[in-house]
Amino acid sequence: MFDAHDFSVPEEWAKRAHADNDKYLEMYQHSINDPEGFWGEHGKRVDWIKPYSQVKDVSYDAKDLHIKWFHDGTLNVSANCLDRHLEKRGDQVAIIWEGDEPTDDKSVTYRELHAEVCKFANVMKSRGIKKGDRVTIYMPMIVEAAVAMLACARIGAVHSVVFGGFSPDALAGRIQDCESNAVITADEGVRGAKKIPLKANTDKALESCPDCTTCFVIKRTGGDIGWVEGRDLWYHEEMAKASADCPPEEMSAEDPLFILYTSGSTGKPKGVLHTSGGYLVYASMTHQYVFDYHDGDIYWCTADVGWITGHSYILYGPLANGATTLMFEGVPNYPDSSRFWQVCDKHQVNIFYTAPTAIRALMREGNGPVEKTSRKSLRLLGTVGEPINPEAWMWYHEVVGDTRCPIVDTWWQTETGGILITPLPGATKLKPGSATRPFFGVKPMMVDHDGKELDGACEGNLCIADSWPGQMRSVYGDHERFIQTYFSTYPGRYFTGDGAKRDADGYYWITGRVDDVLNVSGHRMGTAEVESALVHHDAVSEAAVVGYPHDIKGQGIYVYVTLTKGFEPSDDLRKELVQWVRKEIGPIASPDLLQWAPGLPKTRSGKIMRRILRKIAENDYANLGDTSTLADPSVVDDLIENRMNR
Ligand code: 6R9
Repeated sequence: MFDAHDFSVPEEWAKRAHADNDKYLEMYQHSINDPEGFWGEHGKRVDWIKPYSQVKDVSYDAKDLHIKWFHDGTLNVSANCLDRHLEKRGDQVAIIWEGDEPTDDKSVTYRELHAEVCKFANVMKSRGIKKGDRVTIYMPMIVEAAVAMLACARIGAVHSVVFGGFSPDALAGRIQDCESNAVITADEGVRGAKKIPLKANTDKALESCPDCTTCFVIKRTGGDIGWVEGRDLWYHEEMAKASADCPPEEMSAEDPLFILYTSGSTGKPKGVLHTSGGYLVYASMTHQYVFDYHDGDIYWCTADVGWITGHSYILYGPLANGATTLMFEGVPNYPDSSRFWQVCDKHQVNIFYTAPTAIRALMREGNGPVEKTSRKSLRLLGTVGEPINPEAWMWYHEVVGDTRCPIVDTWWQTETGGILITPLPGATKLKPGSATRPFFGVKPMMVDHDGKELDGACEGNLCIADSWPGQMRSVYGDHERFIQTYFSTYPGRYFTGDGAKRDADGYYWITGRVDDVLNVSGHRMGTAEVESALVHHDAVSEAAVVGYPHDIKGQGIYVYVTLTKGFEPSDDLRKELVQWVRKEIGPIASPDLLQWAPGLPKTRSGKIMRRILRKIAENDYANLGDTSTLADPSVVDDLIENRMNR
């Protein structure tokens, strides 16, 4: 419906862009026809200690599955993000930090950040932390989170950042899974004037992690906290004693850089493992081209460092490119819903990257809060995390961007390390709601249910036919699960878990997950995780969780609960169960709607028929499809009768 619009950029804008359409097509063809040659050339954007002679060594064959890029080269990621910039831009601001309160901000130059990272690297070394050790980071959005990540990279320790909104149990599970022996946290976080008890949560988590013997604590609020002598150390006290001289560790391109836990359709979260060389090449190249980044730009990605977007596009990509990256501690609606745009004006932000859920929430507040700000500095807007509906896209374009700024709708995943499908601003004709075309080196493939490749305009499941340098290498500690999850549904291809449409222009329109993964406000969550949290509660004998369309969050969480004998439904119990899930997983997993289900629709072999539960949750029960395989069709009538979403 918006196809008739012309969203092309002004001529001046296009002239400066890194690529026009011809250049995109030429580079894309090169990257697909000759990946070795293409990446052999672009791999040089990173400083190598020992240059690579091998570029790509990949097999997607389940029997011999391996993914290696630049594997005989050596480098250090922190040196690429810091040391190599010192000569030319040591006094340039690396990180602008904007605190929760609008009066609270600071800037850190590359030289200052380098010194801080070297010191903290030495602090970690003095506690015996070394190359290959796993370090868990559970922090608010403060500069020290970046310091901690880069310091790990400097000494070759593998960081696992756990989002500060996760519960003590979720934190403990992640510390145990990767056998971290150190954790870095803060006394408290602050978001929207609310305190988050990070140290108290860590204390609780560590009760079940006896091997985690070091806890560094950054003083953010000065609030009261518990203290375990011998285990807990104040960051500022240790830093005061540390030397700022710490040579970077020489790492192989395929040495692990970080683990990041993410939800899948089954079982507990997986530790997605990313390595050093290919990841950095890919993160920095996509950051430059997708955001049309130029020297001197002020760049702001509103994600949290606890997610992959924060890793690749707050930290590693921008810093590898010598950019000024903004880190925001707060939330979009504090002190009021004008905050994002006020921050843009205050720091003269040129490139702004956020999530559709934030755009939809702000759109609901009307144009007033946007229009009272200037936003003249903005040149480019981006979105990530979930499909953006064309209405929200248009509002973003017209109201936020004054119709002047192209929008890059970037599709990618924790697993992909960097952006895979996206417009290149100035080169790609935009269509609201479409992530458009593949980035260099990315070969999307549409398949039907049976894995048959689909041609031309079509709708199906999205696979990627060949590797790119930023791809995850394994599931930490469980390579078999890696192969099973991503390479067994459609043998020989990476299966994304997403459905998509491809139009006649070859543009991709991501329609969302086709597996049991929910996307709530851009946060990924397995229905299985929420179900397993619920059945932990004594009152719950069985639970089934599905998503339903939600105006702001994209998807809401709809829960069906069958009670254990002896428990009766009540509003108090409903509240208790919602609280229970928040406690077990974290506030992002709060059920939106909870229905008491005397029985769940099951096949005769005992499988829950989620298709039916989804339909009821969507309030679309007239059209349940084939219910002939149900063991007891009468349970469905009860569920429809008592549905929560009318
Ligand atoms: C980067 C990130 C990945 C899932 C992915 C897809 C959804 C992300 C999207 C998008 C439509 C976009 N997704 N970007 N859907 N359009 N531009 O979000 O990683 O948290 O692992 O989530 O998010 O469903 O499979 P992650």
